[in-house]
Amino acid sequence: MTDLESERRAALAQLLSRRELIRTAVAGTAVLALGGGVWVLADDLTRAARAQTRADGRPRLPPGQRVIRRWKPMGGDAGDPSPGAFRLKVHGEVESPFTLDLNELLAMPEADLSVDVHCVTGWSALGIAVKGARVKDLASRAKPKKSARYVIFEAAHGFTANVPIKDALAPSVLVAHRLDGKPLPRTHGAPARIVLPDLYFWKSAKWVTGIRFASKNERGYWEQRGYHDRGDPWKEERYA
Ligand SMILES: Nc1nc2c(c(=O)[nH]1)N[C@H]1C(S)=C(S)[C@@H](COP(=O)(O)O)O[C@H]1N2
Ligand SMILES: [Mo]
Repeated sequence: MTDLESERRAALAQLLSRRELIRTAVAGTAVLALGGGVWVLADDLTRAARAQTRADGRPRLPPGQRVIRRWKPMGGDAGDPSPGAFRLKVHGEVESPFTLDLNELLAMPEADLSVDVHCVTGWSALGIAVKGARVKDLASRAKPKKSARYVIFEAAHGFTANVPIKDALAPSVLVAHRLDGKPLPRTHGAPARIVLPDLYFWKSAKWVTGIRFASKNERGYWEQRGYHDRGDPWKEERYA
């Protein structure tokens, strides 16, 4: 094996373990070496992901989705990214509402997850490293009342996203403050955002300011603009 080949293999192995691709699916993957960098074609990542199954038995890639190599910022009306200004209000139909500043959020038990996210526009980004507090742990502290059936994520400038309480309290749902080992970039919602990987990504409020428990459903920003009320990617619940 030449040095270049072994370098390519090492770089590929790194990329693949990061992307958690299985060996068999990768066997036929086209690899381009460009200017010393190694690129796996997005089409091949899509094909590889289609061959995979999640621990819960669902296919890794929901129908109608393509894999992109890098998670991209999708815009939105950015909030104040300064750590000192951050407040997260956990309130609504709960016994013990409270507000956290950023230090208090960072002091919460931390979950360190690798997640796949699925945008309704058709792209999926796989194996994203996110770190933060579980919404479930924040809820345990606030003690939702029996009447609480929905969670409304609140964000800067009045953005909201509604989800059934069961979806909000899944163990993979975070108030994330780190992405790929670094503080969350501003464009992705700094200093903290919701990451709810198993519904379409519009539910994952960036620049989050509140987690409000509600007895009744209240359609959020995108839900009022024609998007589906729940947004399950595996059922292709894209539009209302
Ligand atoms: N506050 C806020 N959060 C938001 C949005 C927004 O406009 N404002 N857009 C949503 C949509 S439509 C998507 S696809 C994701 C995009 O997240 P990203 O920019 O980190 O990729 O954020 C979601 N969260
Ligand atoms: Mo979106």
